[in-house]
Amino acid sequence: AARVVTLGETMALLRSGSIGSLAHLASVDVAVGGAESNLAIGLSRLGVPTAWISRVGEDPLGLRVVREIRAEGVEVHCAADPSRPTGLMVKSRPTATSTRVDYYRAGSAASALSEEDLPEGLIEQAEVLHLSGITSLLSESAQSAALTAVRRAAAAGVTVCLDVNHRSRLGSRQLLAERLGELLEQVDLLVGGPEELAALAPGVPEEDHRGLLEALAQEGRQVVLKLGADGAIALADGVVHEAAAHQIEAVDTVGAGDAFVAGYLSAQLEGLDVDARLARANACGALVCTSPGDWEGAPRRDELEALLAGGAKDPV
Ligand code: KDG
Repeated sequence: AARVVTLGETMALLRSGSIGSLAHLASVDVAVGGAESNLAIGLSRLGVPTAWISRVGEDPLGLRVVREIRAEGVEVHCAADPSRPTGLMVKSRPTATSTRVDYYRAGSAASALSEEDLPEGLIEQAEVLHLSGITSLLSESAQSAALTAVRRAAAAGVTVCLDVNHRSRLGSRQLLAERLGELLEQVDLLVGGPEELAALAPGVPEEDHRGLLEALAQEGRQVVLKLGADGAIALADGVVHEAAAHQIEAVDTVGAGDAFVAGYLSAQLEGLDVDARLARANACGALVCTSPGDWEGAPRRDELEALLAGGAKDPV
């Protein structure tokens, strides 16, 4: 049975391999990406049985999304909607140093996620329910699916993990704060970047890292602040823990946050302490940045251990 359950949209990802505007480039690669399935794949690769709930269109890209995620060993619960398309994300590199992301996801199959998509008993028998703020901004029905999932988890004593993951193109900070405010009370593990945690902690400036952690602390809750290349800080049981990031040559930083949370959760499920959770989270976040794609570089155990032991990701 799945130890972690997550829900959210995964899009087909069209990505240009070469530098230049898509106004001129001749070809793109097809891949898939979605914050929650990135996390599910990260966990699965680390040996944690994980289920992912979503919807896709009844179209070839929907089949592609489902095939890729299932191929990574994730338990897939995904309806195919004949009346809506699979969402699309287009990633290009207009110049050598810039990345451009365009979404074609309004009205997508996954934006019609609702509580009817939550399989009976799946959340209740898990140990962790993971959500990201992306789902709350997809639509009102997706928000109500998130709320129902959280209520079911809380009623069954299942740990609730929330990665704020603000996507400004889906909604403002205010709307995010409003929607997440409806479920925040039940969150046991809250993760976000400085700007994201500041959106949930009115009056605390994003530079005041400890202030953010303290403002969002609550009995029994861990708050984790992701600082990218500067590592991470966590507040748990009134104690602040800090961990430095790994120095790596980043190729593609998209998906680093999802890999970070997968590392953190997997370590928590193994009963490791907060410092070891942060160390693994940072290692997973770093490794996913060393290859292109939102999740393809997520480490398996041996790769993780090699990095933590000071070795290279690929010893060949
Ligand atoms: O965290 C990475 C995700 O942002 C990416 O895979 C696509 O889910 C996605 C989104 O909504 O941007």
